[in-house]
Amino acid sequence: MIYPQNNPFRQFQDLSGFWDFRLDPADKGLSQDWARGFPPDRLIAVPSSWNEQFQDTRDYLGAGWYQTRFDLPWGFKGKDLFLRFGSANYLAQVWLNGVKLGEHEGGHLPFSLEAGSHLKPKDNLLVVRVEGLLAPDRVPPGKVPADPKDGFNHSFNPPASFDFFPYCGIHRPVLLVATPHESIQDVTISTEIAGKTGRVKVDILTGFSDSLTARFCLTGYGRKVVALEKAGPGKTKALLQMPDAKLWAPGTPHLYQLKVELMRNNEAVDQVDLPVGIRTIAVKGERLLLNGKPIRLRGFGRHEDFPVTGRHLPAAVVVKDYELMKWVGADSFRTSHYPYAEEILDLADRMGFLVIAETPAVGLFFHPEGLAKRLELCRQSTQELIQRDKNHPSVILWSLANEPHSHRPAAKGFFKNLADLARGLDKTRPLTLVSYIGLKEEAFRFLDVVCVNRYFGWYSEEGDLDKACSKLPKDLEAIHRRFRKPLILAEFGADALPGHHAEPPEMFSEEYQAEMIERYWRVLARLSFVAGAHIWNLCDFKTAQAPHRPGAMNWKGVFTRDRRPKLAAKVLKKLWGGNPSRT
Ligand code: BDP
Repeated sequence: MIYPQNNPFRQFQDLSGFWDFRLDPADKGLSQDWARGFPPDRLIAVPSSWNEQFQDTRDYLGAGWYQTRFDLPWGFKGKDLFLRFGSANYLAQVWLNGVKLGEHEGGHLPFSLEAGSHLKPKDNLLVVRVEGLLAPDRVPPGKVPADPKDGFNHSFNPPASFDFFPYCGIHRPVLLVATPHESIQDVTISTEIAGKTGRVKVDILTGFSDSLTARFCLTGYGRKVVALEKAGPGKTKALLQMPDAKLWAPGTPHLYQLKVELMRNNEAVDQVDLPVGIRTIAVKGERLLLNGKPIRLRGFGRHEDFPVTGRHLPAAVVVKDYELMKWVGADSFRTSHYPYAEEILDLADRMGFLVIAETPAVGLFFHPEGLAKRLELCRQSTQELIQRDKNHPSVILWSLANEPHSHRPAAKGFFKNLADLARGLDKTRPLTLVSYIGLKEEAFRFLDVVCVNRYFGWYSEEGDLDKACSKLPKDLEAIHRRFRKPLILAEFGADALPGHHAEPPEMFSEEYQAEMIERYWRVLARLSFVAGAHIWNLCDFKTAQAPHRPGAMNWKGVFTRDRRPKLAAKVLKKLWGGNPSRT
């Protein structure tokens, strides 16, 4: 579904707010027909994670029931109507006025359910059951059977097999969406540069049987290019050639406005507006090229994580995070370890950040138990992610997974399957996955960019930055010799407890984190095949409880969880030439 918009033909209403809520630890809601309405025991804020809002729900991952009532807004009648969830973790089932509309598995991607035939003008009852249990046949998997060969421990409580808190709930807005019956169902934009001309290719999809006219209009920077095409049913293509195109890039995030109108007898029946950044992204030999020029990313791995709201990032925090990244001089980030909210990507387009967009496939293991289902879920999320984010100029790379345990024989074929799927859906962006195995990661033979995570000086060479910094270039050079592709150091870093100091620096002190970052950076500067590096992490973030996570926190943030700088932030600002300019 095209991201909901308000214009003369399309409307949406945000249903976010205070909803009724009830925990269902005995899982009796389904058999007791709570789908038709249930006696609530509390109110909850939508969107947000339930784990942070109440004293008794921190570790609760079982079923939680939500309900709200709403009237059909003026002007929605007669339109095609949908309920669109930005995301709900992990499994959501939705009923409207007692009728099941559908369900969705997977925590970080939107889903839309057709609602029109079940909506009344007044007092509609929307009930949602969300359940976030951890299980080996889910993605990301949890409660993974222990195997020392996998090189990770299982001591987290709750039993996540990933290093962030398994927040549950309705995490992004719930929208009631109205679109016209004769509508544009999908828009796909891709851009090329030919000399000074920006070539903007637009594909639209229409579902009705008649042939109408589609009007494509691209405007910006004092220019306007228009194309008229016969439209539908099915796909319609247009090519818009923008002379003297202003290209999109960090620092100069030029955006044009595309308006697509569907016309019947010269009268518009639908309209979709989208920003367009004219840019190319390509891999050539060992280089990653943006608009034909080599780039070297500098930025962060991150999390959607904040006190009280959990996995929902309030708008003010989204702005603050961009401000902090600009302040230190970052130009990029990875949506580790799952797709981020669409609003975050909208801002990346506008503020000129480069994004590695990652699927929720973190902590993948390859024991036979549940493997076929995990592959199916990875295919689903890859497809949903590309469909959702394909038009963002900021997105330059798809990451198919983070740190899969892919040295196992059963992993053979798994990532080829996903890569073929991704390439079929988007031929314009390179593919990667983020590996801890590095040299032995067979998937790098057919992926375009090599991304590795390295924790020398932390999980090995503990407390010894001399050893770490002598191992780092040897390791990266060996990986590079094997694959001869652009290499991104997607994670490196050290935990630093805010306010903990040590001279000479030692682990967990602000000084040790700052020195590690500075010394890694100097090593990387000498390696010409390095196409970028991301520090782990922008901010401290919540994890499940474990002996190596004091206070159930990962302290590798360069900023604290409430966004205050540690020593490393100041060091980075100097290293990256922190840029206070705002867009
Ligand atoms: C990396 C993981 C990341 C962890 C990090 C750490 O990709 O999710 O948070 O280690 O341990 O291996 O800090």
